[in-house]
Amino acid sequence: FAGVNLVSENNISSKTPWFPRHASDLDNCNHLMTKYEPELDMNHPGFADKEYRERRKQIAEIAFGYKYGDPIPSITYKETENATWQRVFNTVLDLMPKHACKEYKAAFGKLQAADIFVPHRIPQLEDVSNFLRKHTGFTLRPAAGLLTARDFLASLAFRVFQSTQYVRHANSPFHTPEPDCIHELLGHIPLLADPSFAQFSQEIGLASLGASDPEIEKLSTVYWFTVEFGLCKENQQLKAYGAALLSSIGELLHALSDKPELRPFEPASTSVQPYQDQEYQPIYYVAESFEDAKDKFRRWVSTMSRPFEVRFNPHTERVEMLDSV
Ligand code: TIH
Ligand code: FE2
Repeated sequence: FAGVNLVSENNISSKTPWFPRHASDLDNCNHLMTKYEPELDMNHPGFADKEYRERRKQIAEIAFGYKYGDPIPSITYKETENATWQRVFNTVLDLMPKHACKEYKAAFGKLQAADIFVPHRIPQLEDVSNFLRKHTGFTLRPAAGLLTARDFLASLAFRVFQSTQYVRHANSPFHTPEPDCIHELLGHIPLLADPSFAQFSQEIGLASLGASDPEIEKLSTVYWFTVEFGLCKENQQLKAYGAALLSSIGELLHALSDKPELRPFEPASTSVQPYQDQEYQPIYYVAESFEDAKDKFRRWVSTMSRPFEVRFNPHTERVEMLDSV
């Protein structure tokens, strides 16, 4: 290709942080954040519930033992866990027609048609992963809990989404400050089956590979205000596309009420907006569309400092590095 040279290993600066080069390297990208855990946080509804904490440990073991290429072990969910899913699922069914963006609704319909999204049982990650693979090439890996931003974003570069497998405590079905499989499934999965959105997600991931710590912080802030908490416009109306809104009825209604402040999505300013992750957000960012968000994101990423560009080769599942011109 004219003007594009593969970067040889020797030319990567020793200052560049390590990053995965092949999808199998994601076996090393599972560092956890210790935050809001049932074992550690008195405010967690599972803190005083020994059985819940045991269950969390059991399910975390699956993620710790998981290696690239393994099928994702299925979980026999308990009656109480399926009941929590059903409560959230039914409220999403109620609110989605009016408040979710059209891409979410379309993919949700496909997941129902494939018998993956049904009210009475929690979908298995392996089935969901196979579904996504067919639509956008995304696949899932089980994660034991909240990962560091660097590890989580890196996996997106390979179209891999690291997903928790445990269920929120039955006492807090409509909002929890930590990810759980109800959040991953009802929040993230439908849009990961949308080609334009999948592309956007992968581009955030690619931009993160080898980035400096301050750049990772900015990228994860953009991720936070788009993929997690994003609003968008549809025929002059405000719709939700953020996963943390679509999996939490409490926060969805808050976001669309007149309480929070709404600002236009602009990567340069959005990426430096401080946020907290324990309560509902006071500020949300509104995108014109996924295409517009992607355009803005690309222009902004090109101002970052990394001395090489990366591209993902889907045939080898490898990331190739190119001299930036
Ligand atoms: N607040 C979300 C929910 O209740 O479904 C879960 C989270 C998303 C992002 C961070 S925590
Ligand atoms: Fe999430």
